[in-house]
Amino acid sequence: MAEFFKNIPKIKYEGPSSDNPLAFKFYDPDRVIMGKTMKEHFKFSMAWWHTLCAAGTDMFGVGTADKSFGAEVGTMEHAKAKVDAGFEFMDKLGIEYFCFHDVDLVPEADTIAETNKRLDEITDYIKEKMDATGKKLLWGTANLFSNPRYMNGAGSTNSADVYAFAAAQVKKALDLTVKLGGKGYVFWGGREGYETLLNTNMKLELDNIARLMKMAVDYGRSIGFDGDFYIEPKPKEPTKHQYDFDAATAIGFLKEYGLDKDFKLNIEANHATLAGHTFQHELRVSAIHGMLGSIDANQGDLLLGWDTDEFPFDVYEATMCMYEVLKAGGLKNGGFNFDAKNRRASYTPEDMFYGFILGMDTFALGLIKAAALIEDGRIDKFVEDRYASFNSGIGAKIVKGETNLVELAEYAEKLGAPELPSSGRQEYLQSIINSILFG
Ligand code: XLS
Ligand code: NI
Ligand code: NI
Repeated sequence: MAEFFKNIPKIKYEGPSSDNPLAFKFYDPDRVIMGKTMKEHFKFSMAWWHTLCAAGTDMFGVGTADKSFGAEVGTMEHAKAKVDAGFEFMDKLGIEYFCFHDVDLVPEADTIAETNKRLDEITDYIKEKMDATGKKLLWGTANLFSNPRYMNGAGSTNSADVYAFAAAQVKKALDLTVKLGGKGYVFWGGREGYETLLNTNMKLELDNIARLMKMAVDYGRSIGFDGDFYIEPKPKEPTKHQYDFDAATAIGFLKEYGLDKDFKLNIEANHATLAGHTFQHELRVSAIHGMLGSIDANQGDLLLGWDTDEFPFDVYEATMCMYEVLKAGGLKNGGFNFDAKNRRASYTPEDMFYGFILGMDTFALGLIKAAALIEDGRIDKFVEDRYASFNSGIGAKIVKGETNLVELAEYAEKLGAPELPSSGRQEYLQSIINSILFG
């Protein structure tokens, strides 16, 4: 079989002092951190769409990268070449997982029956490769946003026929996820949102989205899907107002419609910042509700108002992310999917590797530093002490739900006035982070 990345060797760990651009400086798969190897901590995943499909097109220009892999784009031959290239790419990087949308795998045909035939064929081929290499599917999903029929969304569309078509795609994508042994199925909102309320029945749209998810759960469970369904929140883009705005909104939605037992969240860093939150905030909100499912590992640009999906390089962010993940006891069925793409001007095959090396090293550093933060203990201790007033006396009564407004009012009257709460010491804590990161 043709080798697609001819000049690229298997990427190895060479340590921080290596200046080999095609080596890991921090990601050492066998290094043990807090009882698990790095490889066990991270189920790193390749996003089929960015890695094998996206060629750098933007609103003002065509692609800059050649992702034909020696075949004519838009053919089944090309679809197969992408599989070959993808498996070679994962192998060379030591990545064990991948994620896909249905139409990332094959060119969409005129009818769903024909598209499904193509999907069957390509997934037979993918399955062969998976069996031969041990690579695994992290999660599958259906693209319910690119085709013009989804201009008004899928679950949120005004057309019942389009809704039915979307349901057919979800059904097939679930079949494929099960066929390939995936433990996750993602609903990213796509165009589930609106531009103006002047033409929108918000209640019907939300109810219908929930109905689609409920049908997906029923069908998925009926064919043996025992993994997690995920909502991937995002506040805007492509629609002005996306319904799954952020983690808290998505959790409220899932609880409102009784979907919270089957769904968790897939948190993407760039979507968090678009929502005006830190990545860590979104992870914490998910974790405290027991809904931290999986992670789309990327990074946005705070000076830009859209989803730039960059490879993560911010070690501070990655550290706080891994702090949340470690505190939550790790991701169960989920992993770290690089929903990330090279900048348009980084268009060569080497750049594809540099992107992943950067992302994997950044997260490895994040893990090392987050473990150091936890082992150092000062931050955790500080937070614990900060709330110590709830451990005894009136505080303990509040926490146990053993008091009421009358008793608290009497207590307050006796007090006259409380002392100021203890100092938040933010600057002191931030300096601890710096000494852990750079000390
Ligand atoms: C787009 C989303 C998308 C999902 C999968 O912004 O991040 O790529 O991860 O549909
Ligand atoms: Ni994503
Ligand atoms: Ni994104």
